[in-house]
Amino acid sequence: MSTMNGNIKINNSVPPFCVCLSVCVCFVVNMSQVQQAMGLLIAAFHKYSGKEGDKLTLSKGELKDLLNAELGELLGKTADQAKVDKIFKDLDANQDGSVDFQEYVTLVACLTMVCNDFFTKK
Ligand SMILES: [Ca+2]
Repeated sequence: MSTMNGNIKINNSVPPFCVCLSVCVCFVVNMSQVQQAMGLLIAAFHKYSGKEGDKLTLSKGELKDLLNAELGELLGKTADQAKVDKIFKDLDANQDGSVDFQEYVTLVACLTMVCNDFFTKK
C-alpha cells in the first residue's frame, strides 16, 4: 500500500512469502499432527529467513533470532555471540555463509532425537 498525491493506492501483488505462509496455514488446519508439525517447521523457518538478505536462507542474525525465540527453552537464550557463531558454523554444512532449509531441518531433527532419548530413557 502506498500514498500518491494523497490517494491511497493498494498494491495487489502478493509477495511469494505470503503465499507460502498461506499454504502452510491451510496445510496445518487440514492435516494430521505430523503433517501439522511439518507445516509449522516450514512456517517457522520462513518467518525468520524472510527478514533480511536471501529470503530462503538464514543469516547469522536471523538464526540467532530463531534460536532465541523458537528454541530458547531447549538451547537456552543467548546473547553470547561466540556461542551463536559456533552453532552457525556447525549448521552451515556447505559453508556458504548461510543456513538453508536442509541445514535447519538437520538441527530440528537432532534436537527431536535428543528429546526422544530423554523421554524414552529408562
Ligand atoms: Ca549453508
